[in-house]
Amino acid sequence: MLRIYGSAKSRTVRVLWMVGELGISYDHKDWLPRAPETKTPEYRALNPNGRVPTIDDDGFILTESMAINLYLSKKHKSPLYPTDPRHEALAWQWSLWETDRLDRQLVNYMRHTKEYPEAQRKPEIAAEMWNEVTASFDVLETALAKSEWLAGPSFSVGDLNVAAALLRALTLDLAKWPKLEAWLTRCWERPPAKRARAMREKP
Ligand SMILES: N[C@@H](CCC(=O)N[C@@H](CS)C(=O)NCC(=O)O)C(=O)O
Repeated sequence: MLRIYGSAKSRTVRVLWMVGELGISYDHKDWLPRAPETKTPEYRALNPNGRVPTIDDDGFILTESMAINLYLSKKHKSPLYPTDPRHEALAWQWSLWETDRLDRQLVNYMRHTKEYPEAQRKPEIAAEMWNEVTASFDVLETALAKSEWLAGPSFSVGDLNVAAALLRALTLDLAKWPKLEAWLTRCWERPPAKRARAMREKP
């Protein structure tokens, strides 16, 4: 049995979207980031970073949302995992790119503009992060002008990993990046994506 550690109100939403695509059952430890359960020695033995998500797949422990989704889609022989080695490599490329160029940049931008209490927000951090986020949006816009999907001819784990990380961007004005906006909407309109989002937005 697959067990997923982490609340939908965290990067675990990416994994919940993937398992919805795969249609597999799982046991869910619905823990928020920094919840007391994530600070126990038992959990630290699974994930020494103390973060979520983590999965336990019949005793195989894996952390890092991008790696988890690549693993699960490959293991379950999903059409989301490209079989062509070049498309497979593109799925890796975009997943690694997202972690490097977009992930914390977007989170920190949103924190310092909307999510933190006003007194805690730092406009200089928001401005620096916005510069990096928009540069990454430009990269995606160029890629999506050439191809409808990021890693091959159809929606794949590469799209899912990047689009899932762009959840917060759904509330931004993306008019300057029309290809990106259309692609992001296509991705998030998928029923498993909507279900994962609903889990996240549940009070
Ligand atoms: N690169 C990791 C990041 C995991 C991560 O930062 N998780 C956050 C929640 S979204 C967390 O658990 N934070 C707890 C902390 O910062 O102590 C991944 O993609 O899985």
